Amino acid sequence: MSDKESKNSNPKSAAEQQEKLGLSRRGFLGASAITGAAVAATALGGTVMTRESWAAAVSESKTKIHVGPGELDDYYGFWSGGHQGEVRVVGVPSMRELMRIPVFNVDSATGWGLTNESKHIMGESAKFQNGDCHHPHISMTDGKYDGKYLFINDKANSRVARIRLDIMKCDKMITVPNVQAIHGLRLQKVPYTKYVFANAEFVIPHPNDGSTFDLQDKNSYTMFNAIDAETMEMAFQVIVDGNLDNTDADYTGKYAAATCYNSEKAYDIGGMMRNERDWVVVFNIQRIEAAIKAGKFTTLGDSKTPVVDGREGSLLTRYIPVPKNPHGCNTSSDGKYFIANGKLSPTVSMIEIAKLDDLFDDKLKDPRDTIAAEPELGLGPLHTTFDGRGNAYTTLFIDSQVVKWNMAEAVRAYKGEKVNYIKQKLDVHYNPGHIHASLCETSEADGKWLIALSKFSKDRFLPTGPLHPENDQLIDISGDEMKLVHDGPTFAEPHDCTMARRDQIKTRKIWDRNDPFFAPTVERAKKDGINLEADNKVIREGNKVRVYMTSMAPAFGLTEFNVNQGDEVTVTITNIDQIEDVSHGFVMVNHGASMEISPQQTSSITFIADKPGLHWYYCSWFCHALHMEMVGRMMVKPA
Ligand code: K7E
Ligand code: CUA
Ligand code: CA
Repeated sequence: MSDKESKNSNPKSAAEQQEKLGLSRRGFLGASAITGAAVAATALGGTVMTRESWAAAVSESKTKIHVGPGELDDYYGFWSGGHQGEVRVVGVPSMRELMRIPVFNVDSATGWGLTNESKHIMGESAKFQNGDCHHPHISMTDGKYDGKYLFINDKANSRVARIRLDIMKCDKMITVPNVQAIHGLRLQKVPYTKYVFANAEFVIPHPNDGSTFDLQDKNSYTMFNAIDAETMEMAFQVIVDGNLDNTDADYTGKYAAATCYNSEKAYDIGGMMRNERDWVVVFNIQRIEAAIKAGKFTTLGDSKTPVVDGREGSLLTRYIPVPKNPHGCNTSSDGKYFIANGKLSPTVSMIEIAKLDDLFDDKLKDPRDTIAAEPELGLGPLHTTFDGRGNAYTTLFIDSQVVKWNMAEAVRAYKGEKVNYIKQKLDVHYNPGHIHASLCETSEADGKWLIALSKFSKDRFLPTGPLHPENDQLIDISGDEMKLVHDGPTFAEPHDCTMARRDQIKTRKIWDRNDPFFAPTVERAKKDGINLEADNKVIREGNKVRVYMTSMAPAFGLTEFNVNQGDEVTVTITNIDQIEDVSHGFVMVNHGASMEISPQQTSSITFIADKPGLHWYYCSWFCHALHMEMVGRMMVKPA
């Protein structure tokens, strides 16, 4: 369904590339893209900016995105790192990358995936070195960000992780049992984020022991999952018909909804497109909680998680048919609608949340009676966001556009009134997926900035070989017209991002010595009789050697230690520097060991001293004029 072939080219020389970046591309923008937009917009009765008004708008908006040297951004942006597995912190509107938070990946700078602390957090799943994150979301209280946590899914290994925003580190991770591919993830908004809702995308047989591979079997299904946001343990699972794609929760705390594109339970593309309509499944959270409380649940395999059956006929769910292979599921920031984005249909379906009580009480017989409108927007609608002023913004993947439309007018048009609910179509570059307006998934949507996460960058940047970056574009939506103001190249498909006002995120300057992040290591040291802030000691237990030392710029507490070949060595370092920003690192050369130790942090890493001789270790974060001299030696006696 991509039109990338037609717009793409294959530059062979620098000169050709120059030309491409210059006149020829302008020609392309001026002619084909805008003509395309005009055709689509005319058909739908929308407006298109001329090249002149576009240029004027851009120069006006540019002053707004300029964040000068030393100045701070207004928003924290949290970007998923896609199949790269991390979360990135980006300042908006400057689009400067502030930090990376390793989550489902291995990171050699911080030692995430290498240190004992990170492995403890990752648990069993530390054996996986890959992840695929899509949906970062910040915890809420009363429908507003509380700045406590950020949650993110891992589609590749069916996990959900939590990031503590005070330290910007992952502190919990769970593998969701008995499902495959956690994709859609959203949080309960009201009264607070008690649950993390996570969709398992793929239908599998239960038990998945090879006794059947038939997806049509009644024991082949997938599940909607709720995780307790505080303990990060499973709360419940709901068996559904079809599959599950994206999800969102409402502003009453009663309902969550999810899109299904494979109602056919097919295993190939043709099969998954067979039905003209798939559906949105709505979950009644209170009824599910009541059923579990009443003991009306089962469990699967070794898992203790309560499982309830939410398939057709259940009191716990309702299935609302919508056209065709819907993708994004977005609750409007006014709390009125769940919006399902049609993908293979040029429409989005607006489900009126106020009618769901009647649907669950069987006062509405036809689930389609909950549809408030089904506006036609353009080709390939994937995700929708909101400005808090009654407008919605939807990505059109195939048209490579963002369409701004008015929700109330779409409802009036659906009732037969002649109103043009399409306000503007803006070209983006190219083929956008997610879209996110500042604070749009809270009740405080402020209509200032919009990010369109475009899947293809094509000719927008200097060429980087066959693999191109994606292009996350910043759009000013504070005025009547959307204005594209910045291209932001990103690596490995972020899919989605989220933004919070900078006052909503409060971070620590240095670590608290009592932080639970490294508490297991502190416990271990206590058993060894070690005072981490003062002692520099080697403890031997058979062939297990624990080396404890401090670090203070520019020296490690131990500049040498002795072990025997074959020993399992655990180096634990406590950074006793009190000064903000003076992080140290520890790298044992030729041993694959590397980690961060920030002020007042304790970090530890375990490796095998498998080679006899002298082995240097050094500090890897530049911490002092004598940083290069911050070294030590491990002496390994041959076996
Ligand atoms: Cu890529 Cu939200 Cu995983 Cu849509 S999802 S684009
Ligand atoms: Cu310590 Cu560099
Ligand atoms: Ca389908």
